[in-house]
Amino acid sequence: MKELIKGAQAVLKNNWMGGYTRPSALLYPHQWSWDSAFIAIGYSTFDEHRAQTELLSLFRGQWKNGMIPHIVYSPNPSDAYFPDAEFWNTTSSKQAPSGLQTSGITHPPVHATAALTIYNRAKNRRSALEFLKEIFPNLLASHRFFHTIRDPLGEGLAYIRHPWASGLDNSPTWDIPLQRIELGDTPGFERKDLRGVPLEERPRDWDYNRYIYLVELFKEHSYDEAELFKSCPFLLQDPLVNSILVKADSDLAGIAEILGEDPSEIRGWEEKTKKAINKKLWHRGHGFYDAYDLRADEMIEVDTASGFVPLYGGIPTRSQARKLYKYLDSKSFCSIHEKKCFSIPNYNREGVHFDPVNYWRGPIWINMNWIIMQGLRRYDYVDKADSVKADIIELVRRYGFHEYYDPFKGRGYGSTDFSWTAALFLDTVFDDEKIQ
Ligand code: 9WN
Repeated sequence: MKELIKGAQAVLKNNWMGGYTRPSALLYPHQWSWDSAFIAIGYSTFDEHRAQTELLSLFRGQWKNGMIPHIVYSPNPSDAYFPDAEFWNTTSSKQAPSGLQTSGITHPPVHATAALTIYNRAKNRRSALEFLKEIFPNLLASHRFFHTIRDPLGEGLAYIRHPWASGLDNSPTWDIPLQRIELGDTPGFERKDLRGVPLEERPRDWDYNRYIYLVELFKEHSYDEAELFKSCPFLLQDPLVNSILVKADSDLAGIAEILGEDPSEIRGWEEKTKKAINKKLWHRGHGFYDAYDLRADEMIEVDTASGFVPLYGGIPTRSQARKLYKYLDSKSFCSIHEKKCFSIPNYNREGVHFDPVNYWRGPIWINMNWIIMQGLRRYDYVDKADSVKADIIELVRRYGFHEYYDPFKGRGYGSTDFSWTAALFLDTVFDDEKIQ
């Protein structure tokens, strides 16, 4: 175990770019939003100063309306990633920050959870408190953005307007809304991801064409949120983003209490979103949480691991949790008793588009396992949580710190030395191992 821990720490150290940590050398040279939160949690196990720096550097890219962009671009020009900063042209928005370049969409808001974890683990209590004081107003603004600007009808659910904003880019859930897009004259572009990773592990050109179509639309409207709420063909309320927001609200309220600030507005957001998830995203007949397609005004009944994430936010009632558990621990998502299958594949194994090799369409992702594992503990499904934990450790031990893994063969795909795999591995073994 000691060697594995050293290996995980080395992955983070090697991906450190002087002010932030890249997700991986092979594919992702810039700073990604939810990656940074996971990475900061990993650093909190052995380098609290670096953990704080990681989060604070991300917030330098925060927009004036509170949005944390999903990518903050490195100031060093790099030819390694498409789309580059120029392609987004976010300077056309009055909301974009000056002095550095970012994308123009969000990512799941894990940051308050990361900030509280850093504080709780810190040995230097004074500097940890200073860190919380510094970051609190930015965290608050980012939550207010989701709860107000991204919820213009006051339903208690934040919308996303791009598949990349979900973090689960080519999840089969997005196939249906993306099919609605008529491409027209979208400009040509060159994907860079296929230089390092085979197409069978990555999204199709079909998806990329639609990703780029949406960015072109954002540029046309200078990233004006009110305009895009009216015109964007991809407008979704996702259980993953909203449940992560609920958990982060609860942690943000905890931060407010530590700082002697009034947490009541934040608690109000948390409660409202919890209720709304149960009201609008819970499919009664099916006993599962689905995304809601605001354009078609209907649920998207596609069963991905995102439907289990409400457990992490403490959202389901006991009886809802029982239904989720029964499904999670079945053949569809690999049960505890099945020896030939690691848990948790990101999509129902029996689903029509299931593919154990392709990105978010079947493989296991360590961040999803880590999130759902905590949800299982919250509802006292201890054996299953322990088995997910054992699989996280076993996958890393046998196959290394990959971006994602085959649920049957175990072997890893995408990038090697992937930062959040290393970071969340460190967090997973922290309490057992007393990492220094
Ligand atoms: C687009 C960095 C990011 C992750 C996402 C993952 C992938 C980017 C891409 O990599 O997305 O944002 O180019 O494929 O899907 O979750 O944050 O690791």
